[in-house]
Amino acid sequence: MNKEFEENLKRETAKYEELINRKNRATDAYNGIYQRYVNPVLTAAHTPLFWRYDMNPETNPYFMERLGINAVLNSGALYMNGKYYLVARVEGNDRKSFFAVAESDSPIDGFRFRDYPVRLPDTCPEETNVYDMRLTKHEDGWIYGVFCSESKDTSSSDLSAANAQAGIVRTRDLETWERLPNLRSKSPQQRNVVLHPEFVDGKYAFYTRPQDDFISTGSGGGVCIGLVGNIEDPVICTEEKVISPRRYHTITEVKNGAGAVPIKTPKGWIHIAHGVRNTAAGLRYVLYVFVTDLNDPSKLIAEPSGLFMAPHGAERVGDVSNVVFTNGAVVNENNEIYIYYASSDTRLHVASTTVDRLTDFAFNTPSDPLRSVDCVKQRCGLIEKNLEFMRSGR
Ligand code: BGC
Ligand code: BMA
Repeated sequence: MNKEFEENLKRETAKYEELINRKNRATDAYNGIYQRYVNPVLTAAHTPLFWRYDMNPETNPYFMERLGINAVLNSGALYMNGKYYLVARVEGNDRKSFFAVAESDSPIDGFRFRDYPVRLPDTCPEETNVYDMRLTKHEDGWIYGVFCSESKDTSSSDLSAANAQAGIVRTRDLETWERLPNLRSKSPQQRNVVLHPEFVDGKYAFYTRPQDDFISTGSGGGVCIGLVGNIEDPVICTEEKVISPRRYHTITEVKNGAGAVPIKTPKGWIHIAHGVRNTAAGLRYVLYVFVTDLNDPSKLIAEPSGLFMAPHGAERVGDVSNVVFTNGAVVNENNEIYIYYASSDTRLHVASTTVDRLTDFAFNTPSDPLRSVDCVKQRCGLIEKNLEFMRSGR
């Protein structure tokens, strides 16, 4: 009997159970729009010990991690039959990501990974890395997962040159996954592709983000929508129409991309997307909101100004600092919304709001006037109204 092994195993198991059973609570940060929570919902430490350690004292006398996990981040999300499901991006110490299902009865804590990660059908020999799955419960009855499939760009002499495509899988139970061909579009590369949950003109509708190369969107004008006739041969057969454009000197200047599957509300499809700008400290990722028409999801009907969420406090630091990113949000039967967002490519958090609040935010936040002088006018308008109202003593 190896005493050291036993002690380490016992202590780490207790720490793990304590972590999983830890209750979450709202922070005291207030903006009236959404609520942040004190604890992340998933971190590297939430992955089962038996994913990381060899549990046999004979082959692992020091109780040493054999296959460490570096981070748990960007997660697709689904609320189904009273349970909250996350399909997280899990990144090993080897920098390769994979997907794993974690589930809980609560939207804010108690997420536990299933015994095995998702074993994705291996259909692309050149595929090196996969990440950022969006889960769409489609009206055709399937649950689709659309993710980024990354391969080495062998046409370039740059060792880090890569090629990003949208991979597609479907499942009924988040257990068995059928892989479909990658999405094809006119754009040489695609990342941040999201499947719309309903048919549009009898076709599958994809939010895309055309890009000229791996990092830079180049001529790509922003988040687009394009239609696919046959999901088993997914080719975008319409023009990819820009629905949320990138703009100079805004939070979307360098790039933007669809995030969570849009939320259907009585007033429109609410999108929580990401916007990226460049800074001396590198790219800064924030979340923003826009709304499209219920009957015509290609029509932008509201675009509240600026960012919806930016990295705060400890969220600002991680493997890729200064990033918040979402690829999953759910609505439950009480019209509560839970937004799963990762900070700095390291851990996954939750923020909560409601359909009513998010709708109020989306439609009653003025849009960006795009110039400082006009932003001052916009703010003075609010101040003037407030001072008048406050002086009137009502
Ligand atoms: C990383 C992603 C990142 C992308 C673009 C990939 O290699 O895995 O996290 O979004 O590069 O920077
Ligand atoms: C991207 C995404 C994410 C990541 C972000 C910041 O382009 O696809 O995987 O969170 O960069 O590194």
